[in-house]
Amino acid sequence: GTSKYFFAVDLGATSGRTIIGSLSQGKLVLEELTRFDNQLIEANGHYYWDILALYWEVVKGLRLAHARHLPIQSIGIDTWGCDFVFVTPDGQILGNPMAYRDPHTMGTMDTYYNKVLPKQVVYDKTGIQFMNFNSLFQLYQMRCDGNLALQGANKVLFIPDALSYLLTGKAVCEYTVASTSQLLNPTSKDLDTDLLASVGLRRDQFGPMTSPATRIGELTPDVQKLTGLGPVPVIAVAGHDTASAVAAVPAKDHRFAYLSSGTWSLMGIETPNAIINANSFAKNFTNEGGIEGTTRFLKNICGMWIYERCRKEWPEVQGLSHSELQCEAMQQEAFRSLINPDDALFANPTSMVDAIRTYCLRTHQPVPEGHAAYCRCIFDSLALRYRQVFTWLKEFANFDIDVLHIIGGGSKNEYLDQFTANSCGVTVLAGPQEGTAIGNVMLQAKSSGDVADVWEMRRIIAQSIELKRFDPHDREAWDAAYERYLRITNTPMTH
Ligand code: LFR
Repeated sequence: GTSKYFFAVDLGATSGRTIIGSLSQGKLVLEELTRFDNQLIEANGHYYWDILALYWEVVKGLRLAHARHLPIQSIGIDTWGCDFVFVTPDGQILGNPMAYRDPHTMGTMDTYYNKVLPKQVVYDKTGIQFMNFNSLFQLYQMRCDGNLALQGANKVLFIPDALSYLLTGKAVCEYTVASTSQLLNPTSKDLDTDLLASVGLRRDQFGPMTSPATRIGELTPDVQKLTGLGPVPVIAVAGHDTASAVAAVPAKDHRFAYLSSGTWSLMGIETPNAIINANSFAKNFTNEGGIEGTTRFLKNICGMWIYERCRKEWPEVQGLSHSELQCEAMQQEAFRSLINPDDALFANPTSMVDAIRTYCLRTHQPVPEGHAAYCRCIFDSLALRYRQVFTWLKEFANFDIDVLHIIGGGSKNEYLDQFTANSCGVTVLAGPQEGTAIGNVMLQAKSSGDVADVWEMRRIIAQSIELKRFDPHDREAWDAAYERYLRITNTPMTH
């Protein structure tokens, strides 16, 4: 039959892209239309995203699709989670959204538990991991600071919903991205009114709860004029990028774990229900909303963030490709210096290279010499941290995990794929790299009736791309390194 074309917008914290996905004869084909930078913008002592610049990139991508005469079936948007936009009563966007890396919420969680609701109560209600930047704490901090945009907000829209709003004029609250806010109760599957009240908000200040693969509306006449397109529908996909990525894991059955590898590394399993108990609380695992009623039980691990930030600091590597730089790292001595990638030192330091040096000095380890040694330290340490989280994950899974699927841009790093297999002692299947965009396209295909459910999506994805397999090797060396990793990362910091 003839192919249908789906337009996916996939925004990450460091870059965004617009992609056309088409489906014909059981195969998926992707074509990147545009790629652009996204970045934290520092102004007035805070970090922001430029929401209108992002919207404009979407418009540019749509114009290009129109110029190419691609008959677009629908549009879907996925982005990172937790951040949000305020809308005035007359429908205007109220300022730029603050970015989750802004340090204004450092320390906010403790204040919140002491003054508002205890930590345990918040976890029991939401099942969401404690991260200082969850929307709950961002909103609470803004309220404490007398933020006037918050006070003037008629509506609060999460980032994918805000962009869909700019395209359609319709304000929704998409389920998967709403779940990252720590305002949502996974049992009632709606925003929790006590938590909302705790930050001075009402339920009607958010859009109606909307499941993935639901039509939001169509391009406004203004956007039609801007792009040349007709009244193309905009679909709520899995608005949270990680939910789109998990939907795109090319697994055969439910006995899999995933590692969605990008700026963050999200490691977890897909479960029918939220897992909220003393152990998940202690280990700070999260229960984010997945598609078709599933739960994404996972943990955030610092991903390519440290590597990406270091890379920007080394003038001498600017001409090197990722694979060249990674290849250089492999010439270095293994396990020489180990860091805990999730240490607060690495959250948003002025210099990432300095932060690693500081960590090594504090833990009485040699400081890496040269960029390749730094990279080796980062990759070794990530693989060891993956093992720690994977070990915990096995405590929660009520099935044997047969395989670890690594998806996302980070899965391109085949050394790290192999290290992960070695470290975790599990078979790794790597790919697709464009997991989030593929999940986005597939949820649009579901909305248009071209695929029935997530398992059909996964079959099509598995048929359309080639997965790379990595079996575990060098187990003794990795066991020994893991012992050292645990000792080093448990060492109380001297300050
Ligand atoms: C990944 C991601 C993570 C979320 C973090 C901040 O892009 O969406 O899932 O924890 O960004 O929103």
